[in-house]
Amino acid sequence: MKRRYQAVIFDLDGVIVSTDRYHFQAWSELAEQEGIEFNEQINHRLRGVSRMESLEIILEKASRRYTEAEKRELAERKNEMYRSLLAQLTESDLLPGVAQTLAALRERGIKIAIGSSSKNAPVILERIGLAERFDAVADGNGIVSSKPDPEVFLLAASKLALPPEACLVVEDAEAGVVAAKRGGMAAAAVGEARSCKDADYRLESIDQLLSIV
Ligand code: B16
Ligand code: MG
Repeated sequence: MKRRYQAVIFDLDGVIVSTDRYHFQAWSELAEQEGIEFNEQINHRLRGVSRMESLEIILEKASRRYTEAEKRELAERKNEMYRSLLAQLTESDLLPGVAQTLAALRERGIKIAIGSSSKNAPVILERIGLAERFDAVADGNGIVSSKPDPEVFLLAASKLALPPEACLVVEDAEAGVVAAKRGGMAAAAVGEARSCKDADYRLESIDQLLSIV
């Protein structure tokens, strides 16, 4: 039987592991240090977008302009806080159903990959015990343009040696769903991304993937 999809490309933050709460904590701390308003609503816009683009969104509420050098320092400061929070990460931070779903996909001969905007993806995968688990990893270190640009997913597909239409992307961010569709892939949405009109599938839980592929 020819399967509809030959690979599933997983977003990392918010799909495989709940690092999104650490991003929120680190950005909140930075915003407080700088006296800039920051809340859940603003945080929603940071999902899936790069560190520097996230900073630009946060600075929309700043009462003064920041120089490029200052922006680089702010981004580094946030990343240091984020990295120290990542030190707490363990295999128990895998989101519910992830380990079983990855194993079941593997059993069916479906390739699995990561497509993440994060430059910290390698350290995160190491900490949660999944560093050797994927057939391909595409992350923020290998791309120029982050989601909603499709580059990271196209890179994952090319590392898998598969055409985009053979891949199903799983995303928790609207920017990621848009990126998948622009790249010619199907998109399954979890969490906040389920309200995105471009999603092909909306999952209540990650194991529902097994009834799609
Ligand atoms: P870093 P994903 C994204 O990861 C996060 O959702 C986003 O909030 C973050 O700004 C981006 O990675 C860059 O992360 O600062 O670690 O390079 O959802 O694409 O796995
Ligand atoms: Mg995400």
